[in-house]
Amino acid sequence: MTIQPSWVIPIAPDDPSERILEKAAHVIPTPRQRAWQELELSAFVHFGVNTFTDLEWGTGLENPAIFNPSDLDARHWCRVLKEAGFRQVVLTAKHHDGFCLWPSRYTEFSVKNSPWRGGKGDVLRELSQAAAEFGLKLGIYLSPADLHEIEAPGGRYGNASPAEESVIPTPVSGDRRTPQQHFTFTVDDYNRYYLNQLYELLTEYGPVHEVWFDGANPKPGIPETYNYEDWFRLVRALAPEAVIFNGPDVRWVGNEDGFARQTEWSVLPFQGDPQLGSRQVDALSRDLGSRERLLAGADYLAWSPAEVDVSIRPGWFYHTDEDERVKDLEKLMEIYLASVGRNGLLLLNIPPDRRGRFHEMDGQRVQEFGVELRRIFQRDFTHGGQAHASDSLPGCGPERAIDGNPETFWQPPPGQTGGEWTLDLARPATFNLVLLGESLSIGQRVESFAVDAWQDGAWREIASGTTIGYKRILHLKPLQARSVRLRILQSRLNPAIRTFGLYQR
Ligand code: FUL
Repeated sequence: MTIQPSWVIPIAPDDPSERILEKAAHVIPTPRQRAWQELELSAFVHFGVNTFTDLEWGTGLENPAIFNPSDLDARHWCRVLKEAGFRQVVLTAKHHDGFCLWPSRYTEFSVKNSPWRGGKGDVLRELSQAAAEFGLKLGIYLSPADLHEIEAPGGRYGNASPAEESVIPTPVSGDRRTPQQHFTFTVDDYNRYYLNQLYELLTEYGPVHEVWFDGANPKPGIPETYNYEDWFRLVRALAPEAVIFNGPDVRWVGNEDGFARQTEWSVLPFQGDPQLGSRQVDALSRDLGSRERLLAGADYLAWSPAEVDVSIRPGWFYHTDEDERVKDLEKLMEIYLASVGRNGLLLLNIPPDRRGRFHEMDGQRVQEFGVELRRIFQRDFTHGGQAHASDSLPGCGPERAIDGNPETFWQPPPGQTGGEWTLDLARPATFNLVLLGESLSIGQRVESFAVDAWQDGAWREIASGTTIGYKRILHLKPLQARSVRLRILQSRLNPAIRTFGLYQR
């Protein structure tokens, strides 16, 4: 029986191992997951009361009057990000303290009770407008943990309220909205609050492309159940293009230091239908998707790519005493190669200072980073080369891996899980980066590969690796060659190589 490619494929109890591997080779991203992966660079913006208290995790009992940026300029953020090659910006609309950067109708703990812009300000509004102007996608972080709702009188978090049938959006006095859609959920006070906030964020600020459900909780002892299925249903209905982080679409890579695994699979095994609820992934595990993992008794396979979040500074929020500890270009490049270069998306945090602008140091580093990426990747030494392959499917010849077209690829015929692809360069070149990518419309199949260079009359292995996925970049010592060769050593099914590039950094 042929297998339909899909982002979720169930495993039958009697599926033999080969069948499970064949299914894994047919797991492909949804269009929204694919669009997200192709962003490659997304920026995180941590901003809020913590910026003014010098804390990383607030208390929830801050006086909203402390939020008073002197010169907030979201256009400046977006200009800097755009120039550096970022394609999306994700704002902490609400961090764990609970303070809202937009004037929510459902709480007093927000910008509306701050002196900033006379209480008429809306950081998310300014950012959404600037992002649209500069052609950046918008993401929102709405912390499920909410210290204000835990600590303040009348707080709704963990207040043991009963779950009641509730209409979202719940009308409030002075509400001038005429909602296009209503939803009914059976939820307690805090989940109702959270859903109403999601509704505001996803209906009043234009298209949202990522919703970031953070997993951390400064007060994990307070019992509150998050109704993830309801939250996800609302996101799907209101923002169909948005990927859900820490939910069905995108997973946390497992560290906040900026690196993905050497072997980073986007196809993972699951217990239970991963389309529902939060996905149970052991983010800290070294191995998430090897053959062994796939064959260890899962009942679903799903596309579950890694997002690598890391801050340009030691903290997520701005602190003056970290001005000298902004990551340098070398470190940023190392992070890029270990995230985007290992089949991940890089979510790099750049926190505005108390003015509401990026500190000069951060702005300069981000700019240098963009200049360096452009310098490296504008010059591909495979250009004009002649490609050959051991064997190819009709229409998927060897030249497809260097045609610059993301839709085409070199692919050996069915049944071939290995193969050789050779490139004679137009002229000898010196390079130290080898870039590989598989086709996302076929899936992630390569399990082992090696790269050789023709030197002194013989092939010499210069690099090897396990997974490729959307992008894999291998950093080598500089070498000169006029021919290179890719050997696919092991694959789950005939692989599809979308791109092969040689660069010099
Ligand atoms: C974590 C939070 O606890 C941190 O404060 C930060 O927002 C980071 C991105 O996620 O879970």
